[in-house]
Amino acid sequence: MNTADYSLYLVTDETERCRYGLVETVRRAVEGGVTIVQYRSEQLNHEQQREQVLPLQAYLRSVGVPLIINDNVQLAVEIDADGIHVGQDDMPVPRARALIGPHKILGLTVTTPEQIAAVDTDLVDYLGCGPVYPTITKDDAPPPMGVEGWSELARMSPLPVVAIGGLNRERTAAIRATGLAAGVAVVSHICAAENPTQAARELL
Ligand code: TZP
Repeated sequence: MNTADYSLYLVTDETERCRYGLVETVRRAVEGGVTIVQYRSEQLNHEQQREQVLPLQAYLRSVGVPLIINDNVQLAVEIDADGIHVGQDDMPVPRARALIGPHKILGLTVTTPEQIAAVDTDLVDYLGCGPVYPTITKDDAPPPMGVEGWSELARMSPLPVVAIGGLNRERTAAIRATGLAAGVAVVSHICAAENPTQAARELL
């Protein structure tokens, strides 16, 4: 199993929704304590994603923060990213693991007990679970599960679980108070913040 510090997990928004552009927003957030970054774009094609992620990767390497690529396994392989995150409808886990190799981080989104029961712990390193609260960031997100619903799923998990969806300072505190979260993942709270450093810091 590959491990990482998931405690403050920044998932990037489309550049136009990153207040200071992609790299500068991430840089400010890392100053505030972000421990791992996932590059996520639903709008750009492969080449555009590649062009955008390379400077981000160069920066993250310089500060020793792992870079995870959302969904686009091919891109993760091409740029030798630190890992990949896939959803239930993305590339199947066995294939994603085969492509990235045994030493990269592989995260999987889960939203039901059945999905957790089906997780292959030899292939997956961590689970992303949410949305906990309503989110404006993911158009096709399922209904929010609330802290109670999230906790029930997290208790069933054989792997570290990261909470996601509508998290801000108070809600993150509620998630951390359960003692069940390996980390919290946020998009808009940090990417849209006037002060991404402070926005990150208040989630620790
Ligand atoms: N998966 C479930 S909710 C979500 C993703 C990618 C988006 C979370 O974004 P925000 O802005 O932190 O609610």
